[in-house]
Amino acid sequence: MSHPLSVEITMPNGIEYVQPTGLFINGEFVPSISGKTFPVIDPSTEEVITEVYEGFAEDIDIAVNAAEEAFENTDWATCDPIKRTKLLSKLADAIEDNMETLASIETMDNGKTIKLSRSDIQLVADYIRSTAGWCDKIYGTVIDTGSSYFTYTKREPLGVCGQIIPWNFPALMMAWKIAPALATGNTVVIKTAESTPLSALYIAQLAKDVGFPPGVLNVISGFGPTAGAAITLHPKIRKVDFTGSTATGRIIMRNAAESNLKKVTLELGGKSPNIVFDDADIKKAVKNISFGIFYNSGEVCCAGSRVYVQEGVYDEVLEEFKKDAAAVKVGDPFDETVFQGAQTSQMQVDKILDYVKLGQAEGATLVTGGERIEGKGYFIKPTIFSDVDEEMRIVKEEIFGPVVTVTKFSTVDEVVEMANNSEYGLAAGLHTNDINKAIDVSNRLKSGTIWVNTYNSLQYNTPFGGMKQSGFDKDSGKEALDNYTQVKAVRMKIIPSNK
Ligand code: TXE
Repeated sequence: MSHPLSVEITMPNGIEYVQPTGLFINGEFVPSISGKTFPVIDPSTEEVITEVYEGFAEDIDIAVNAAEEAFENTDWATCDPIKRTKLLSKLADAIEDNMETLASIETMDNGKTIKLSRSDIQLVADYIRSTAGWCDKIYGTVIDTGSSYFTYTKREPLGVCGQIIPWNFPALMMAWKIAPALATGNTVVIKTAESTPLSALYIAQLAKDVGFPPGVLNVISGFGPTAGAAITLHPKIRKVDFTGSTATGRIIMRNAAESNLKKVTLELGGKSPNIVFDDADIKKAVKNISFGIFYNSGEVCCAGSRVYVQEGVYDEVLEEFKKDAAAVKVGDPFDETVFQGAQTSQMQVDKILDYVKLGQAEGATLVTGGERIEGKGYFIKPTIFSDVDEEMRIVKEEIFGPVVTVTKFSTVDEVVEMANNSEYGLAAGLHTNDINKAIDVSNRLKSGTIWVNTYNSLQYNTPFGGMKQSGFDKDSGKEALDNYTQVKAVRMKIIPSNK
Protein backbone atom coordinates (compact mmCIF):
# COMPACT_ATOMS: atom_id res chain seq x y z
CA MET A 1 0.00 0.00 0.00
CA SER A 2 1.36 3.40 -0.88
CA HIS A 3 2.08 5.93 1.83
CA PRO A 4 -0.50 8.72 2.39
CA LEU A 5 0.34 12.20 1.13
CA SER A 6 -0.27 13.67 4.55
CA VAL A 7 -0.35 12.32 8.08
CA GLU A 8 -1.82 13.57 11.34
CA ILE A 9 0.90 14.00 13.92
CA THR A 10 0.70 14.74 17.62
CA MET A 11 3.97 16.31 18.65
CA PRO A 12 5.68 15.66 22.01
CA ASN A 13 4.25 18.96 23.36
CA GLY A 14 0.70 17.88 22.44
CA ILE A 15 0.28 20.11 19.35
CA GLU A 16 -1.58 18.26 16.60
CA TYR A 17 -1.15 19.10 12.95
CA VAL A 18 -1.28 17.67 9.43
CA GLN A 19 2.15 16.99 7.96
CA PRO A 20 2.44 16.80 4.15
CA THR A 21 4.67 13.90 3.11
CA GLY A 22 4.66 14.12 -0.70
CA LEU A 23 6.99 15.96 -3.01
CA PHE A 24 5.69 19.49 -3.66
CA ILE A 25 5.70 19.83 -7.44
CA ASN A 26 3.69 22.22 -9.60
CA GLY A 27 1.58 23.33 -6.67
CA GLU A 28 0.57 19.83 -5.54
CA PHE A 29 1.86 17.25 -3.09
CA VAL A 30 2.56 14.11 -5.10
CA PRO A 31 4.18 10.71 -4.52
CA SER A 32 7.61 10.18 -6.02
CA ILE A 33 7.68 8.29 -9.32
CA SER A 34 9.45 5.37 -7.65
CA GLY A 35 6.91 5.37 -4.79
CA LYS A 36 9.83 5.08 -2.37
CA THR A 37 9.66 6.72 1.05
CA PHE A 38 12.20 7.14 3.83
CA PRO A 39 11.80 7.53 7.59
CA VAL A 40 12.19 10.80 9.46
CA ILE A 41 13.68 10.33 12.93
CA ASP A 42 13.06 12.45 16.04
CA PRO A 43 16.64 12.88 17.33
CA SER A 44 15.47 13.34 20.93
CA THR A 45 13.65 10.01 21.08
CA GLU A 46 15.24 8.13 18.14
CA GLU A 47 11.70 7.20 17.07
CA VAL A 48 10.29 7.45 13.56
CA ILE A 49 8.00 10.50 13.21
CA THR A 50 6.72 9.60 9.75
CA GLU A 51 7.83 8.50 6.31
CA VAL A 52 8.15 11.04 3.51
CA TYR A 53 8.38 10.45 -0.22
CA GLU A 54 11.90 10.30 -1.62
CA GLY A 55 12.72 12.21 -4.79
CA PHE A 56 15.15 10.97 -7.42
CA ALA A 57 16.46 12.39 -10.71
CA GLU A 58 13.15 11.66 -12.48
CA ASP A 59 11.22 13.68 -9.87
CA ILE A 60 13.72 16.53 -10.08
CA ASP A 61 13.18 16.52 -13.84
CA ILE A 62 9.40 16.88 -13.45
CA ALA A 63 9.89 19.66 -10.89
CA VAL A 64 12.34 21.49 -13.16
CA ASN A 65 9.90 21.29 -16.07
CA ALA A 66 7.14 22.74 -13.88
CA ALA A 67 9.48 25.49 -12.72
CA GLU A 68 10.53 26.22 -16.29
CA GLU A 69 6.92 26.40 -17.42
CA ALA A 70 6.15 28.85 -14.60
CA PHE A 71 9.17 30.94 -15.53
CA GLU A 72 8.70 31.00 -19.29
CA ASN A 73 4.95 30.81 -19.76
CA THR A 74 3.37 32.68 -16.85
CA ASP A 75 3.83 36.27 -15.76
CA TRP A 76 5.78 35.34 -12.61
CA ALA A 77 9.02 36.87 -13.86
CA THR A 78 7.48 39.74 -15.80
CA CYS A 79 4.54 40.91 -13.67
CA ASP A 80 4.39 44.14 -11.70
CA PRO A 81 6.78 43.13 -8.91
CA ILE A 82 4.34 44.30 -6.24
CA LYS A 83 2.51 41.02 -6.94
CA ARG A 84 5.53 39.10 -5.64
CA THR A 85 5.81 41.50 -2.69
CA LYS A 86 2.22 40.70 -1.73
CA LEU A 87 2.69 36.94 -1.99
CA LEU A 88 5.95 36.86 -0.05
CA SER A 89 4.41 39.14 2.61
CA LYS A 90 1.43 36.80 2.88
CA LEU A 91 3.79 33.86 3.26
CA ALA A 92 5.68 35.68 6.04
CA ASP A 93 2.35 36.37 7.79
CA ALA A 94 1.24 32.75 7.43
CA ILE A 95 4.53 31.55 8.90
CA GLU A 96 4.15 33.92 11.85
CA ASP A 97 0.52 32.86 12.34
CA ASN A 98 1.70 29.24 12.52
CA MET A 99 4.69 30.02 14.73
CA GLU A 100 4.04 27.49 17.47
CA THR A 101 3.31 24.63 15.06
CA LEU A 102 6.31 25.37 12.87
CA ALA A 103 8.66 25.83 15.83
CA SER A 104 7.47 22.54 17.28
CA ILE A 105 7.98 20.74 13.94
CA GLU A 106 11.52 22.09 13.83
CA THR A 107 12.22 20.96 17.39
CA MET A 108 10.78 17.50 16.78
CA ASP A 109 12.61 17.03 13.48
CA ASN A 110 15.97 18.66 14.26
CA GLY A 111 16.29 18.34 18.05
CA LYS A 112 16.94 22.04 18.67
CA THR A 113 15.24 23.61 21.68
CA ILE A 114 11.76 25.03 21.30
CA LYS A 115 12.99 28.48 22.34
CA LEU A 116 15.59 28.41 19.62
CA SER A 117 13.07 27.11 17.07
CA ARG A 118 10.79 30.04 17.87
CA SER A 119 13.62 32.47 17.27
CA ASP A 120 14.50 30.64 14.01
CA ILE A 121 10.91 30.86 12.77
CA GLN A 122 10.74 34.53 13.71
CA LEU A 123 13.91 35.07 11.65
CA VAL A 124 12.28 33.15 8.78
CA ALA A 125 9.21 35.39 8.83
CA ASP A 126 11.25 38.58 9.26
CA TYR A 127 13.62 37.66 6.47
CA ILE A 128 10.87 36.74 4.00
CA ARG A 129 8.99 39.94 4.89
CA SER A 130 12.09 42.06 4.53
CA THR A 131 12.91 40.45 1.18
CA ALA A 132 9.32 40.99 -0.01
CA GLY A 133 10.03 44.70 0.26
CA TRP A 134 12.89 44.42 -2.24
CA CYS A 135 10.80 43.01 -5.12
CA ASP A 136 9.99 46.45 -6.56
CA LYS A 137 13.37 47.98 -5.72
CA ILE A 138 15.62 46.08 -8.11
CA TYR A 139 17.18 48.89 -10.10
CA GLY A 140 19.26 49.10 -13.23
CA THR A 141 21.24 52.18 -14.20
CA VAL A 142 21.27 54.71 -16.99
CA ILE A 143 24.82 55.20 -18.23
CA ASP A 144 25.80 58.48 -19.79
CA THR A 145 27.44 57.47 -23.09
CA GLY A 146 26.95 60.77 -24.91
CA SER A 147 23.94 62.17 -26.75
CA SER A 148 23.99 59.80 -29.72
CA TYR A 149 23.20 56.72 -27.64
CA PHE A 150 20.84 55.83 -24.84
CA THR A 151 22.43 53.15 -22.66
CA TYR A 152 20.88 51.48 -19.68
CA THR A 153 21.16 48.30 -17.66
CA LYS A 154 18.48 46.18 -16.08
CA ARG A 155 18.63 43.29 -13.68
CA GLU A 156 16.80 40.20 -14.88
CA PRO A 157 16.06 36.89 -13.15
CA LEU A 158 18.11 33.82 -14.05
CA GLY A 159 15.36 31.26 -14.63
CA VAL A 160 15.01 27.97 -12.77
CA CYS A 161 17.20 27.94 -9.66
CA GLY A 162 18.23 24.77 -7.82
CA GLN A 163 18.83 24.96 -4.09
CA ILE A 164 20.24 22.39 -1.68
CA ILE A 165 20.06 22.97 2.05
CA PRO A 166 21.37 21.35 5.26
CA TRP A 167 19.70 20.13 8.43
CA ASN A 168 20.97 22.48 11.13
CA PHE A 169 18.51 25.34 10.43
CA PRO A 170 16.00 23.64 8.10
CA ALA A 171 13.38 26.41 7.91
CA LEU A 172 15.81 29.30 8.07
CA MET A 173 18.00 27.86 5.31
CA MET A 174 14.92 27.39 3.16
CA ALA A 175 13.93 31.02 3.74
CA TRP A 176 17.44 32.31 3.03
CA LYS A 177 17.40 30.49 -0.30
CA ILE A 178 13.86 30.80 -1.62
CA ALA A 179 13.09 34.40 -0.63
CA PRO A 180 15.72 36.21 -2.73
CA ALA A 181 15.19 33.83 -5.66
CA LEU A 182 11.43 34.33 -5.72
CA ALA A 183 11.59 38.06 -4.98
CA THR A 184 13.63 38.60 -8.13
CA GLY A 185 11.27 36.58 -10.34
CA ASN A 186 13.07 33.24 -10.55
CA THR A 187 11.41 29.89 -9.98
CA VAL A 188 12.81 27.32 -7.57
CA VAL A 189 13.43 23.62 -7.08
CA ILE A 190 14.75 23.16 -3.54
CA LYS A 191 15.99 19.90 -2.01
CA THR A 192 15.87 19.68 1.76
CA ALA A 193 18.29 17.67 3.90
CA GLU A 194 17.36 14.02 4.28
CA SER A 195 17.32 14.20 8.08
CA THR A 196 15.05 17.27 8.33
CA PRO A 197 12.45 17.48 5.56
CA LEU A 198 9.34 18.36 7.60
CA SER A 199 9.23 22.14 8.13
CA ALA A 200 9.93 22.85 4.44
CA LEU A 201 6.95 20.72 3.38
CA TYR A 202 4.77 22.57 5.87
CA ILE A 203 6.00 25.92 4.51
CA ALA A 204 5.27 24.66 0.98
CA GLN A 205 1.68 24.00 2.10
CA LEU A 206 1.50 27.58 3.45
CA ALA A 207 2.86 28.91 0.14
CA LYS A 208 0.12 27.01 -1.68
CA ASP A 209 -2.53 28.29 0.75
CA VAL A 210 -1.52 31.95 0.29
CA GLY A 211 -1.68 31.58 -3.49
CA PHE A 212 1.79 31.02 -4.93
CA PRO A 213 1.23 29.97 -8.55
CA PRO A 214 1.96 26.33 -9.48
CA GLY A 215 5.56 25.58 -10.43
CA VAL A 216 7.05 28.70 -8.87
CA LEU A 217 8.21 26.84 -5.75
CA ASN A 218 8.94 23.10 -5.79
CA VAL A 219 10.17 21.25 -2.69
CA ILE A 220 11.79 17.83 -2.95
CA SER A 221 12.73 15.56 -0.05
CA GLY A 222 15.62 13.28 -0.88
CA PHE A 223 19.27 12.40 -0.56
CA GLY A 224 22.40 14.14 -1.81
CA PRO A 225 23.97 11.75 -4.30
CA THR A 226 20.61 11.16 -6.02
CA ALA A 227 18.19 14.11 -5.88
CA GLY A 228 20.91 16.62 -4.92
CA ALA A 229 23.25 15.55 -7.70
CA ALA A 230 20.36 15.66 -10.21
CA ILE A 231 19.86 19.34 -9.36
CA THR A 232 23.53 20.16 -9.84
CA LEU A 233 23.61 18.35 -13.20
CA HIS A 234 20.26 19.40 -14.67
CA PRO A 235 20.68 21.23 -17.98
CA LYS A 236 17.68 23.53 -17.46
CA ILE A 237 18.73 24.77 -14.03
CA ARG A 238 20.64 28.04 -14.36
CA LYS A 239 21.92 28.43 -10.84
CA VAL A 240 22.65 26.24 -7.86
CA ASP A 241 22.73 27.65 -4.34
CA PHE A 242 24.10 25.37 -1.64
CA THR A 243 24.68 25.41 2.09
CA GLY A 244 26.50 22.42 3.52
CA SER A 245 29.93 20.86 3.87
CA THR A 246 32.99 22.07 2.00
CA ALA A 247 33.49 18.55 0.59
CA THR A 248 30.01 18.51 -0.97
CA GLY A 249 30.45 22.12 -2.09
CA ARG A 250 33.36 20.97 -4.24
CA ILE A 251 31.23 18.28 -5.91
CA ILE A 252 28.48 20.81 -6.53
CA MET A 253 30.80 23.26 -8.18
CA ARG A 254 32.33 20.54 -10.35
CA ASN A 255 28.90 19.27 -11.44
CA ALA A 256 27.70 22.81 -12.12
CA ALA A 257 30.73 23.43 -14.31
CA GLU A 258 30.60 20.13 -16.17
CA SER A 259 26.87 20.23 -16.92
CA ASN A 260 25.87 23.69 -18.14
CA LEU A 261 28.06 26.18 -16.25
CA LYS A 262 25.44 27.03 -13.67
CA LYS A 263 26.05 30.03 -11.51
CA VAL A 264 27.05 28.83 -8.06
CA THR A 265 26.61 30.22 -4.56
CA LEU A 266 28.26 28.25 -1.74
CA GLU A 267 27.92 28.69 2.00
CA LEU A 268 30.19 26.06 3.50
CA GLY A 269 31.87 25.02 6.70
CA GLY A 270 33.82 26.99 9.23
CA LYS A 271 36.22 26.86 12.16
CA SER A 272 35.63 30.30 13.51
CA PRO A 273 37.90 31.99 16.04
CA ASN A 274 36.39 33.76 19.06
CA ILE A 275 38.91 36.01 20.81
CA VAL A 276 38.90 37.37 24.36
CA PHE A 277 41.30 40.22 25.05
CA ASP A 278 42.55 41.17 28.55
CA ASP A 279 40.49 44.34 28.57
CA ALA A 280 37.13 42.67 27.82
CA ASP A 281 34.20 42.49 30.21
CA ILE A 282 35.05 38.94 31.27
CA LYS A 283 31.62 37.86 32.52
CA LYS A 284 29.95 38.93 29.29
CA ALA A 285 32.76 37.51 27.16
CA VAL A 286 32.40 34.10 28.82
CA LYS A 287 28.65 34.15 28.16
CA ASN A 288 29.39 34.94 24.53
CA ILE A 289 32.02 32.26 23.98
CA SER A 290 29.67 29.76 25.61
CA PHE A 291 26.75 30.87 23.42
CA GLY A 292 29.15 30.94 20.49
CA ILE A 293 29.74 27.19 20.64
CA PHE A 294 26.83 25.58 22.52
CA TYR A 295 24.02 27.45 20.71
CA ASN A 296 22.12 25.01 18.47
CA SER A 297 24.18 22.16 20.00
CA GLY A 298 27.22 23.45 18.12
CA GLU A 299 25.62 22.55 14.79
CA VAL A 300 26.28 25.98 13.38
CA CYS A 301 28.55 26.72 10.44
CA CYS A 302 29.76 29.91 12.14
CA ALA A 303 30.16 28.34 15.62
CA GLY A 304 32.99 29.93 17.58
CA SER A 305 34.82 26.64 17.86
CA ARG A 306 38.35 28.04 18.38
CA VAL A 307 38.49 30.25 21.46
CA TYR A 308 41.62 32.39 21.98
CA VAL A 309 42.17 34.03 25.37
CA GLN A 310 44.83 36.60 26.21
CA GLU A 311 47.28 35.47 28.89
CA GLY A 312 46.30 38.03 31.55
CA VAL A 313 42.77 36.62 31.83
CA TYR A 314 43.34 33.10 30.55
CA ASP A 315 43.02 31.23 33.86
CA GLU A 316 39.96 33.21 34.93
CA VAL A 317 38.21 32.78 31.59
CA LEU A 318 38.92 29.06 31.39
CA GLU A 319 37.63 28.52 34.93
CA GLU A 320 34.44 30.50 34.29
CA PHE A 321 33.92 28.89 30.89
CA LYS A 322 34.24 25.44 32.45
CA LYS A 323 31.63 26.33 35.08
CA ASP A 324 29.34 27.76 32.43
CA ALA A 325 29.66 24.69 30.19
CA ALA A 326 29.06 22.29 33.06
CA ALA A 327 25.92 24.26 33.96
CA VAL A 328 24.42 24.16 30.45
CA LYS A 329 21.15 22.27 30.70
CA VAL A 330 21.09 19.55 28.03
CA GLY A 331 18.06 17.39 27.28
CA ASP A 332 14.42 17.38 26.15
CA PRO A 333 14.27 20.21 23.62
CA PHE A 334 10.59 20.82 24.39
CA ASP A 335 11.52 21.71 27.98
CA GLU A 336 11.50 25.54 28.08
CA THR A 337 14.40 25.57 30.56
CA VAL A 338 16.76 23.47 28.41
CA PHE A 339 19.53 25.34 26.55
CA GLN A 340 21.05 22.53 24.47
CA GLY A 341 18.87 19.98 22.71
CA ALA A 342 19.80 16.92 20.68
CA GLN A 343 22.32 16.57 17.87
CA THR A 344 20.46 16.03 14.63
CA SER A 345 21.55 12.49 13.79
CA GLN A 346 23.42 9.41 14.91
CA MET A 347 25.96 10.20 12.19
CA GLN A 348 26.73 13.54 13.84
CA VAL A 349 27.01 11.95 17.29
CA ASP A 350 29.53 9.44 15.95
CA LYS A 351 31.52 12.16 14.23
CA ILE A 352 31.63 14.37 17.35
CA LEU A 353 32.64 11.54 19.69
CA ASP A 354 35.37 10.47 17.24
CA TYR A 355 36.78 14.00 17.44
CA VAL A 356 36.68 13.87 21.25
CA LYS A 357 38.73 10.67 21.16
CA LEU A 358 41.07 12.22 18.61
CA GLY A 359 41.59 15.32 20.79
CA GLN A 360 42.60 13.14 23.70
CA ALA A 361 44.91 11.09 21.48
CA GLU A 362 46.47 14.30 20.16
CA GLY A 363 47.36 15.25 23.75
CA ALA A 364 44.84 18.02 24.43
CA THR A 365 43.38 18.35 27.95
CA LEU A 366 39.69 17.53 28.24
CA VAL A 367 38.47 20.28 30.59
CA THR A 368 34.83 19.21 30.73
CA GLY A 369 32.28 17.08 28.85
CA GLY A 370 33.36 14.69 26.13
CA GLU A 371 30.57 12.18 26.57
CA ARG A 372 27.22 11.20 25.19
CA ILE A 373 24.41 11.41 27.75
CA GLU A 374 23.10 7.93 28.59
CA GLY A 375 19.67 6.90 27.35
CA LYS A 376 17.58 7.63 24.28
CA GLY A 377 18.35 10.60 22.10
CA TYR A 378 21.44 12.15 20.56
CA PHE A 379 22.62 14.27 23.49
CA ILE A 380 26.26 15.25 24.03
CA LYS A 381 27.74 17.14 26.99
CA PRO A 382 29.24 20.55 26.27
CA THR A 383 32.92 19.87 25.76
CA ILE A 384 36.01 22.04 26.22
CA PHE A 385 39.60 21.18 25.31
CA SER A 386 42.61 23.21 26.47
CA ASP A 387 46.38 22.79 26.00
CA VAL A 388 45.94 22.55 22.26
CA ASP A 389 48.36 23.51 19.54
CA GLU A 390 47.51 24.94 16.14
CA GLU A 391 48.43 21.77 14.25
CA MET A 392 45.98 19.49 16.08
CA ARG A 393 43.10 18.28 13.95
CA ILE A 394 40.58 19.30 16.63
CA VAL A 395 41.81 22.88 16.11
CA LYS A 396 41.86 22.69 12.30
CA GLU A 397 38.78 20.67 11.33
CA GLU A 398 35.08 21.42 11.64
CA ILE A 399 33.55 19.20 14.35
CA PHE A 400 30.01 20.63 14.12
CA GLY A 401 29.06 19.84 17.68
CA PRO A 402 29.36 21.29 21.19
CA VAL A 403 33.15 20.93 21.23
CA VAL A 404 35.52 23.88 21.57
CA THR A 405 39.27 24.38 21.93
CA VAL A 406 40.81 27.11 24.10
CA THR A 407 44.24 28.57 23.29
CA LYS A 408 46.32 31.13 25.21
CA PHE A 409 47.90 34.07 23.36
CA SER A 410 49.94 37.10 24.33
CA THR A 411 49.88 39.75 21.57
CA VAL A 412 47.38 41.09 19.04
CA ASP A 413 49.66 40.13 16.16
CA GLU A 414 49.96 36.59 17.44
CA VAL A 415 46.21 36.05 17.78
CA VAL A 416 45.45 37.60 14.39
CA GLU A 417 47.90 35.19 12.81
CA MET A 418 46.44 32.18 14.63
CA ALA A 419 42.86 33.24 13.91
CA ASN A 420 43.62 33.58 10.20
CA ASN A 421 45.57 30.32 10.07
CA SER A 422 42.65 28.38 8.62
CA GLU A 423 41.35 27.43 5.22
CA TYR A 424 37.95 28.55 6.49
CA GLY A 425 36.84 32.18 6.82
CA LEU A 426 33.20 32.25 7.75
CA ALA A 427 32.97 34.23 10.99
CA ALA A 428 35.02 35.52 13.89
CA GLY A 429 34.31 37.09 17.26
CA LEU A 430 36.33 39.42 19.44
CA HIS A 431 35.78 40.77 22.92
CA THR A 432 37.39 44.02 23.98
CA ASN A 433 36.46 47.41 25.44
CA ASP A 434 38.99 49.19 23.25
CA ILE A 435 37.30 50.58 20.12
CA ASN A 436 40.62 50.95 18.29
CA LYS A 437 41.48 47.31 18.89
CA ALA A 438 37.98 46.25 17.86
CA ILE A 439 38.24 48.04 14.51
CA ASP A 440 41.89 47.17 13.88
CA VAL A 441 41.39 43.45 14.55
CA SER A 442 38.10 43.38 12.60
CA ASN A 443 40.00 44.82 9.64
CA ARG A 444 42.70 42.17 9.89
CA LEU A 445 40.55 39.05 10.35
CA LYS A 446 39.83 37.19 7.12
CA SER A 447 36.21 36.27 7.81
CA GLY A 448 32.89 37.12 6.18
CA THR A 449 31.27 38.15 9.47
CA ILE A 450 32.92 39.71 12.53
CA TRP A 451 31.06 39.92 15.83
CA VAL A 452 32.36 42.36 18.44
CA ASN A 453 31.27 41.74 22.04
CA THR A 454 28.53 39.42 20.79
CA TYR A 455 28.40 36.13 18.86
CA ASN A 456 26.07 34.15 16.58
CA SER A 457 24.07 37.32 16.25
CA LEU A 458 22.15 36.72 13.01
CA GLN A 459 20.00 39.55 11.71
CA TYR A 460 17.54 39.24 8.82
CA ASN A 461 18.84 42.25 6.86
CA THR A 462 22.55 41.62 7.32
CA PRO A 463 24.54 39.62 4.75
CA PHE A 464 26.07 36.31 5.81
CA GLY A 465 28.67 34.24 4.00
CA GLY A 466 32.30 33.29 3.99
CA MET A 467 35.75 33.91 2.63
CA LYS A 468 38.34 31.31 1.51
CA GLN A 469 36.97 27.72 1.59
CA SER A 470 33.92 28.77 3.57
CA GLY A 471 32.38 29.72 0.24
CA PHE A 472 31.34 32.79 -1.69
CA ASP A 473 28.38 35.10 -2.29
CA LYS A 474 26.03 36.04 0.50
CA ASP A 475 22.86 34.75 2.06
CA SER A 476 20.51 37.22 3.73
CA GLY A 477 20.53 41.00 3.43
CA LYS A 478 20.25 42.88 0.17
CA GLU A 479 23.41 41.17 -1.10
CA ALA A 480 21.55 37.85 -1.43
CA LEU A 481 19.39 39.37 -4.16
CA ASP A 482 22.42 40.02 -6.36
CA ASN A 483 23.01 36.26 -6.59
CA TYR A 484 19.67 35.87 -8.32
CA THR A 485 19.79 38.49 -11.05
CA GLN A 486 21.90 39.01 -14.14
CA VAL A 487 22.66 42.36 -15.69
CA LYS A 488 21.54 43.13 -19.22
CA ALA A 489 22.98 46.20 -20.95
CA VAL A 490 20.85 47.90 -23.61
CA ARG A 491 22.41 50.44 -25.96
CA MET A 492 20.20 52.35 -28.39
CA LYS A 493 21.35 54.58 -31.21
CA ILE A 494 19.47 57.86 -31.14
CA ILE A 495 18.60 59.55 -34.41
CA PRO A 496 18.28 63.25 -33.58
CA SER A 497 14.92 64.67 -34.75
CA ASN A 498 16.54 67.49 -36.73
CA LYS A 499 18.60 65.14 -38.93
O1 TXE B 1 26.78 17.48 4.81
P1 TXE B 1 26.46 17.61 3.26
P2 TXE B 1 26.42 16.30 5.84
C1 TXE B 1 29.28 20.03 7.66
C2 TXE B 1 29.41 19.59 9.11
C3 TXE B 1 28.87 18.21 9.09
C4 TXE B 1 29.38 17.73 7.74
C5 TXE B 1 28.65 16.55 7.16
O2 TXE B 1 30.78 19.59 9.45
O3 TXE B 1 29.35 17.42 10.15
O4 TXE B 1 29.22 18.84 6.91
O5 TXE B 1 27.25 16.77 7.10
C6 TXE B 1 23.24 17.41 0.17
N1 TXE B 1 25.17 16.45 -4.51
N2 TXE B 1 28.06 20.80 7.44
O6 TXE B 1 26.96 15.02 5.34
O7 TXE B 1 26.78 16.35 2.56
C7 TXE B 1 22.61 16.72 1.35
O8 TXE B 1 21.58 15.84 0.93
C8 TXE B 1 24.24 17.33 -4.13
C9 TXE B 1 28.18 22.23 7.56
O9 TXE B 1 25.00 16.35 6.15
O10 TXE B 1 27.14 18.84 2.80
C10 TXE B 1 22.12 17.90 2.17
O11 TXE B 1 20.90 18.38 1.63
N3 TXE B 1 23.84 17.48 -2.85
C11 TXE B 1 27.01 22.92 6.97
C12 TXE B 1 23.21 18.93 1.94
O12 TXE B 1 23.89 18.53 0.75
C13 TXE B 1 24.42 16.72 -1.92
C14 TXE B 1 25.69 22.31 7.26
C15 TXE B 1 24.22 19.04 3.07
O13 TXE B 1 24.86 17.81 3.22
C16 TXE B 1 25.41 15.77 -2.26
C17 TXE B 1 25.71 20.88 7.08
C18 TXE B 1 25.78 15.66 -3.61
N4 TXE B 1 26.71 14.79 -4.03
C19 TXE B 1 26.87 20.18 7.24
N5 TXE B 1 25.79 15.15 -1.12
C20 TXE B 1 26.95 24.41 7.13
N6 TXE B 1 27.71 25.13 6.30
O14 TXE B 1 26.18 24.93 7.91
C21 TXE B 1 25.07 15.67 -0.11
N7 TXE B 1 24.22 16.61 -0.58
